[in-house]
Amino acid sequence: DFPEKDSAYHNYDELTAALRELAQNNSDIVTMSSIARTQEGRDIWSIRITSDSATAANKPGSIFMGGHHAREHLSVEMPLMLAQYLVTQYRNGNPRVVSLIQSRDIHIIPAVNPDGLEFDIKDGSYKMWRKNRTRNANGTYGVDLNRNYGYQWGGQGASSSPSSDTYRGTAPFSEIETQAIRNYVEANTNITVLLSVHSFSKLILYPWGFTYSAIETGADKLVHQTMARKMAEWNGYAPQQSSELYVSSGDTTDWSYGVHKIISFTFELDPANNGFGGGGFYPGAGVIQPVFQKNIEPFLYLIDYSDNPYRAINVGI
Ligand code: 0X9
Ligand code: ZN
Repeated sequence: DFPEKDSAYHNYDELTAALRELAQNNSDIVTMSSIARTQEGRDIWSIRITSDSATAANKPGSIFMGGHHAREHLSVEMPLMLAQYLVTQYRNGNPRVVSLIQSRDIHIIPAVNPDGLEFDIKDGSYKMWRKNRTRNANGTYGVDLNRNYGYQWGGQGASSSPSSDTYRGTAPFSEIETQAIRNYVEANTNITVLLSVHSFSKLILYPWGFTYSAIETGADKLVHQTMARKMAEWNGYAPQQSSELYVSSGDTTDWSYGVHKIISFTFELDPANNGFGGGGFYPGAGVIQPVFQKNIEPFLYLIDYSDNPYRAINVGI
């Protein structure tokens, strides 16, 4: 489990319980489902928030994901807190949130990699684990799920070596976890906006990651840039193309934008990358609330603009 000082973070069972409670107490607007079962037998949970779920497929959809990387525990808390916040504010009659839950279809998958998450906190001390827990052919463990998506898979910035922390896997979508996200996104064709939450470095990233070239379609490039800059005004993160951080292939957002033209972002949460080293993955429980607070506006903005992200560049119309 988490070290005592970090017990505010959710381990897998606590996450499951929190999501169950949310779904059971709010069955009019929350649906919880398992989108896959991992190698070690854990469910990957999805929470869908919308009123009148019968018509949900006709509403503009957005998807929020965390926990691709095992040690990035803060990235699990943010989507969980978003789900809890939306429901609480709806119950309190916050007009903005009521309107969003009525008019939008919101998908939240807080922990894409529950096997990795649990391995990282095994025995009460952090393991600095990144990948999932697939047993590779050479006996090593783990595929980097953010190198396993099927767009430009196998290119630069991903390793073919199973022992590497950025191992791409044996094939595009070789992993249960990435297959689950692919199938889920492809089943929910109303999704127009995607956010994959990671940590750390205080960045707002958008495609491409596999190349230094910018998105070819002028409007799509401008939408990503404009939305990233807008969100940066709220959370103070640096907006940039993913490859400016470094070139890497097979990440979530290159696939979701490249294949499905979903407007897609990666957030790298706090802290900034200035001397924390690996400690930046374990910033302590004290950052959970403030980091969520500064990201509420960006999250609501993404949900709002899922009706037509191109609105972001037609501000005068
Ligand atoms: O390397 C990653 O997968 C992400 N950073 S992390 O420290 N959370 O591992 C960044 C992915 C952004 N995409 C590219 N740079 N291609
Ligand atoms: Zn990450």
